[in-house]
Amino acid sequence: MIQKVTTLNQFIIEQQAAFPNATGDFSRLLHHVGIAAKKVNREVNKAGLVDILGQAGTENVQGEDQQKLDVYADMTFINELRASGECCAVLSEENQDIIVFKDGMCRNAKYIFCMDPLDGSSNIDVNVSIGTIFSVYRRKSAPGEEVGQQDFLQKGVEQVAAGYVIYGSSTMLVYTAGNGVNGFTLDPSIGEFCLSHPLISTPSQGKIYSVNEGYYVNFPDGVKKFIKYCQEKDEETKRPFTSRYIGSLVADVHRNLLKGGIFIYPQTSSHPNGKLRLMYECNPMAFIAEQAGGMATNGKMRILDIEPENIHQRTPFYTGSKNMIDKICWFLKNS
Ligand code: AHM
Ligand code: MG
Repeated sequence: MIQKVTTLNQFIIEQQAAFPNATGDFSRLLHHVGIAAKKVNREVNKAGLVDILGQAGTENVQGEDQQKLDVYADMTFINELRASGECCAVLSEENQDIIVFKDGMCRNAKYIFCMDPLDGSSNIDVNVSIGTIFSVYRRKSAPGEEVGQQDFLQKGVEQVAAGYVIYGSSTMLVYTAGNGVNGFTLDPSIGEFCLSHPLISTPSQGKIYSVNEGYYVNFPDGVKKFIKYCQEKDEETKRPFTSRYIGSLVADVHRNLLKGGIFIYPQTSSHPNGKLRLMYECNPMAFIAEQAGGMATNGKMRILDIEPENIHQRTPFYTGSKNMIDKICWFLKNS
């Protein structure tokens, strides 16, 4: 029996057809995101074979060592976005300033793009899952005008689309354009992302908690109490819960999205605002979480409602199943 396979490109075209006023601009942008993901995937897969591992000898804006694949992923996504002609500027974890495309079609393009081109980079040389995280907004300035940081300082609720690519045991691209979350698995034999996880819905009762417990003593009391709660025995709520932490945001969030759970990266004494970045790590993951029926908060408010002040700002981050987010918020409030 021949099974019908929907490729990412087909899916994009079908989605576009459902919106009679759609111009195709977003579809073209997403198409090029898919190409960049495939190119990065190719390099990630052969990372152990060629001398591409190791430090590139430069530091990124957060003062962390860059690895060569980070640089490759950054360059590849930037080049593909420019080639799409549908994006006028890019904010990347790897670059202090935004990158503005002044040439041709890009100058008048209506979209801006935020990304962490290669997240979880400490996992590259030990063969553990890594990912790309991205987010698409409409520019605030008029087409043709100068694009600046102000264009990027928008709340997460303004996102047009968000997604991630996980380079794991298989490679997947998961995205939302505000109409549910769909997951596509790369079939290496045909080089296409194929729809494998339509309309992902995250369980509202999760049982996995994901946190770096090495920093336990520095956690807020509410987080400590929540961890204790996860470890206690209780038949009704099926505790103890399971602890799983990879140290790659994409992989940890992806697993919890499918299975139900909570991802926690709170503020600590060394990172008073948390470690993760609002614009290109937390906002896209929050949009996806909500579109799949989950939640995302900084412990006090919804991530998507945070008014950004700085393009590289950090935030405490809690995301996942509704029951677990409600519970941790209760502990944070009452501790
Ligand atoms: P990176 O962007 O430099 O790779 O850092 C972000 C990563 C996330 O993927 C992950 O959730 C977190 O850092 C892990 O941090 P830690 O090692 O402190 O637990
Ligand atoms: Mg990152």
